[in-house]
Amino acid sequence: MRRPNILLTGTPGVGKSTLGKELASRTGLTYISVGDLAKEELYEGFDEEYECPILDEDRVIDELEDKMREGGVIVDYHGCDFFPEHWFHIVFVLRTDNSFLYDRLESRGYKGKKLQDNIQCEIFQTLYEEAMLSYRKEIVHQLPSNTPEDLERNLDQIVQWIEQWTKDNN
Ligand code: DAT
Repeated sequence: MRRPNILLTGTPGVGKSTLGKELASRTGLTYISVGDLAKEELYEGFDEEYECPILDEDRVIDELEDKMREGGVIVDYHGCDFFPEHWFHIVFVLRTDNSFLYDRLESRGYKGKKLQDNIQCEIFQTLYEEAMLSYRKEIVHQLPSNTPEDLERNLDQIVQWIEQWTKDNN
């Protein structure tokens, strides 16, 4: 059975992993956090300023290529311009209002420049623009991700989309 690949992207803290893990448990698709891959093994150094590992993008692509060809993968990452365009059938950019995002990042321990830069990233809709430049515009969708009600609505909509895609492609 063919199953779609989904990209969840957006600024850190917008709710990608919360949505991705719950989607995986509701649909049986496989959830992959590229940020976790970076932390665990696929890094090529450490960014002292932002206190995070630097992702080895080429190795991520090599590592995931076979799985993506099989289909049925939900990829979560706060970047999207280096993945092969053909990997994804749909791209969701999660969006969170500043007041919510600020609190989420602060309680994650972000402060100073790292906190400010991530808030700016959301204000300037950096990830939405990156997604629109990297994929066909018709497959890029923004999703509000402020409240638990937003999460539920997003889950329902994506589950429906997956069911429809699966019917249409098998
Ligand atoms: P990301 O994976 O984009 O970094 P996350 O899934 O870890 O974000 O979520 C960050 C925090 O926000 C976490 O404490 C869960 C919470 N959260 C996620 N989606 C939410 C929503 N729709 N409403 C309220 N809180 C949400």
